[in-house]
Amino acid sequence: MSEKKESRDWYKEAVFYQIWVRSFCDGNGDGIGDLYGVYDKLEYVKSLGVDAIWFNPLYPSPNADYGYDISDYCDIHPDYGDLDQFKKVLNKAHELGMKVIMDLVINHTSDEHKWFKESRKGGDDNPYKDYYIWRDEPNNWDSFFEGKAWEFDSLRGQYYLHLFAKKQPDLNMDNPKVREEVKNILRFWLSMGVDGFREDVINFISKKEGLPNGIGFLPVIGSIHNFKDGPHIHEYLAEFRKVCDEYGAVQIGEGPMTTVNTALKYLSGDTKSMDMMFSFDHMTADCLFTEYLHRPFKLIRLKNALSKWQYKLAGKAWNSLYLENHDHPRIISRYGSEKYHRESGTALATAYMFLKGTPFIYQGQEIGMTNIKLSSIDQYVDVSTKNNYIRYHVKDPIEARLHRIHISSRDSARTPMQWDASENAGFTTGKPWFFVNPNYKDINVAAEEERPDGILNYYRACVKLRASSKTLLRGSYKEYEPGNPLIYMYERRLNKTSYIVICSFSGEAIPFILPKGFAGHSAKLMLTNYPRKRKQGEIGILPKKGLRLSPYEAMVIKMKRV
Ligand code: TEU
Ligand code: CA
Repeated sequence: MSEKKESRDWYKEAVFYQIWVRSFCDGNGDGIGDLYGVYDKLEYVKSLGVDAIWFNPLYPSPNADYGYDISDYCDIHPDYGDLDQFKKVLNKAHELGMKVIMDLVINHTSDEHKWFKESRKGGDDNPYKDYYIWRDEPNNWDSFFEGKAWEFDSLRGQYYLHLFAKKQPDLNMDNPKVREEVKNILRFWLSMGVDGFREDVINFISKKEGLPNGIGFLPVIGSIHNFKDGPHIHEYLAEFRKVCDEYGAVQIGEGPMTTVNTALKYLSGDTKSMDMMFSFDHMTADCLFTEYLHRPFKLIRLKNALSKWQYKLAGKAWNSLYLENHDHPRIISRYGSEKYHRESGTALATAYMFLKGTPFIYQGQEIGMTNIKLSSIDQYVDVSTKNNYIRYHVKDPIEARLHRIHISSRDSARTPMQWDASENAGFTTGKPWFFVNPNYKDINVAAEEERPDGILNYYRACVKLRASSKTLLRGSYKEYEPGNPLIYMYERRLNKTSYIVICSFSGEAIPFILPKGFAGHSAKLMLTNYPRKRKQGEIGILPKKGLRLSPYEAMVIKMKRV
């Protein structure tokens, strides 16, 4: 193993902060978040104790899917600044001791990318002719975002495939020239000094030969086996891995509908091409497949998903840990309680930050931002939100349809970051490009800075505690009481040292009898989200009678094990 390859291992001890720049901080007053704003807020990001930043796509884009429709891979969107400003951000992040990873979106481009504009022209000697997937007749696949997966192009006189929005034509990865383009993009950013990539829908880039029809009646799901983990996926990813190896760059693959077993192919053995995968299992504890198909939250589903990945990756691969990102509604509104805002926000942090793996914190999560409720569908901007509204449950009353949108929209993760209680939450001096959540007067960074027991400072404490302990970084994972519908309890253990994490997901006070092996033993309270009830740092005997847990009470205790 080369030295560079080993140096990539930094990610295992890191915590990442994810920035969706359009809504992070506006530096020039035009109402749109940008890299000037990011530059000014890097000290804040660093103050969380994090070690790395993941930027959602910063590239030029017509924004049909807010940056995931790229029209130029080697530049910065003028809304966000320019390459010089990006380099300033990159250098400052590095000076502050934070790595930077970029979003790599290579399943598709924008239809306004030069390659697609050229490809539309067709013609045998056109070098871009086969950059995309063109057919005379469409198959029966659905797209994720906008009806059928095929769109007729009148210029070329053929249909092109788009697994996502119409303005996101899928690249033809079977074309070696396209793969060369991808490698050039990797080199462009790596030679500038970025430290790795988060790779969008990476498990979709190789399609089954002949593009056979899908089966079944469920939209999208019935054709997914024709493009998920496709026939050449690991060959293509090996080519890209080679380039990343030259720079010791970290690769994190996003894999919708990834199962543990398929993820292991990306993460280990001969086919290893990714350092981590973003899985989705734990994001369906209150829905089926996607948040739009809501069902009541069940802690057991969440625990099952988390434990499955913890156990199955143990000793073989490394987990990524997240509860929020730009694709999901806010976690307190989903798995926690807006009523017990502080308590559930801190309990959720406790539940995932101490699992084995690398935690990601999404902007605003650390202050407990919640879902926004807009009064009409016209106020939403996300393509998938609008599509769900137009296509499904159309016969239901408007209120019911809007309710589905309130609880599922990706736009809830994309409202401006709430910095302080001033106008527009301190996000911009201009007119914000999107609605600010009206709760910003109470939920904002400045207010949280003043609350020693608040969510923000609790996140800082979690990051610090995790970094301070080899056991929490490297120790094994074991779940206790998997059948308990209200409490999540697990142990991280290395040699004789154990950390026990206990989180109540109940809005009522509840009793909890500790499992055998814990009651009667001496333990130290390392972290509590009820600091007025319990004393952090205190050593005591774990009571045989059990504990009385307050609503959403969470704690981390440390003990010796024999
Ligand atoms: O997400 C992939 C993905 O599966 C989700 O878009 C999911 O289908 C959606 O959230 C359901 O509402 C990635 C990006 O993270 C996302 O922002 C992009 O829109 C998508 O790919 C297409 O590039
Ligand atoms: Ca701006």
